[in-house]
Amino acid sequence: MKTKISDLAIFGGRPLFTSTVHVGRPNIGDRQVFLERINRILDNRWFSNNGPFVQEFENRIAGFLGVKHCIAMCNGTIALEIAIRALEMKGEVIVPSLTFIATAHALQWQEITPVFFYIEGDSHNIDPDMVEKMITPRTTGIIGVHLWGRPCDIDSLTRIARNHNLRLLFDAAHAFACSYNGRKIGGFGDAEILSFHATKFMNTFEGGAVVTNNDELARKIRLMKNFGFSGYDNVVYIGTNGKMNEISAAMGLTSLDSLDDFIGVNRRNHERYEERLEGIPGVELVRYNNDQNPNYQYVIVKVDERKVSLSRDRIVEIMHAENVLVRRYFYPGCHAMEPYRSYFPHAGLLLPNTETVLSRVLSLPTGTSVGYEDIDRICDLIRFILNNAQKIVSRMADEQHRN
Ligand code: T4K
Repeated sequence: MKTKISDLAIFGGRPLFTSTVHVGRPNIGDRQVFLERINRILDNRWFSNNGPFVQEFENRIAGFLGVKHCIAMCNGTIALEIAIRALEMKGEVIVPSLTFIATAHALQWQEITPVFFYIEGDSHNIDPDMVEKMITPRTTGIIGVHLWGRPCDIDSLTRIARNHNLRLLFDAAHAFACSYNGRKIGGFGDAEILSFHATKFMNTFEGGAVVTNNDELARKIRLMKNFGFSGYDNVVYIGTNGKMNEISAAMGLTSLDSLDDFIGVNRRNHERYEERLEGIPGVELVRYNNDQNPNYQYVIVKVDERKVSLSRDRIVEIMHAENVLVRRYFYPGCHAMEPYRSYFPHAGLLLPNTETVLSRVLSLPTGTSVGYEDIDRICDLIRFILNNAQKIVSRMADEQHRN
């Protein structure tokens, strides 16, 4: 462990970890079972286009979430794009800026303007009153995001969408297996989308899905993800290629077999972080509500620069040098990335809470590849950095001056 600031890797010390520790290391279920499934795919010679594993995967997801339809896709972004198109969103759609860029891009890709809305205090989630104020005659829909797997205010958004006759889609990329007031996320709004990207706790290498209880919407989305084909030689709709392949579905089924284990590990890791970060001034863990069955896949801390005299970005720099690849999800916010920052250069002025959150959050490594020992070392490192913040800042300034 570090005992003096010259031990820090940014000042020439040996990095804390000899190999990099990542935020998004994939979870792997039972390797043997997965390999057996792969052998069956090879024996079947059925690799894509609604194969048996994809069908089984869709049925298991729909059953688990208690929704009528699950349409598996090649990734969460395509799931968003297809759902947006199938819902006939156009003009303007209200969406948070505090999300992964895919949420906004899926709209802009179809020349729909994302209108970024406020978040409430530092809740990281929407302020329903503000959503209502942003509705214009061009607004056709709202996309709510269950950031970090914490459900957004679904009741308020449902009420607003109903009152203003708007489409309502939820980006549930982070929220697989989580609940909202006793019901699994997945069946709310017109539809919800899921991501099973490698970095998600439940992965299919790359993958995603649209889940919905709307029969007509599901039928349309199924056509759209397969070029609009309805049987051989008959295209009835404009479509694209959004299909999930069999290997991804086999990985998904294997991940589902271990779902409880993955959530258990995430929960225990989260508790360990909570314990070990306790009492470090200026560092606060974003908590989950256990009543909503969180999947605990993100460990997010907020750093309050006013209390620690070291910026979040400096901390990231120091930790990266130690081979701890913490992330600043989702800095600097969609509104501050292209093309949105050129389209709406002053959007940040309207999103003060979003900007504050984005300047403070830090995502820490978790998942099955991260053990208690790693967590303890990471937390000790954070404690060391913050206890020595003043000295570190002075030395960094000296070194900068010398160079
Ligand atoms: N909506 C929301 C709210 C989302 O968060 C996302 C995706 C989407 C929609 C879209 O869903 P997809 O189309 O992706 O299915 C990652 C993921 O690529 C992205 O899926 C995810 N959200 C986002 C939160 O994180 P990056 O740019 O951070 O990825 P990258 O390559 O920097 O990887 C993160 C860390 O994980 C690195 O330290 C490396 C490590 N890693 C990554 C991969 C892929 C591994 O150790 N092994 C791996 O296989 O976006």
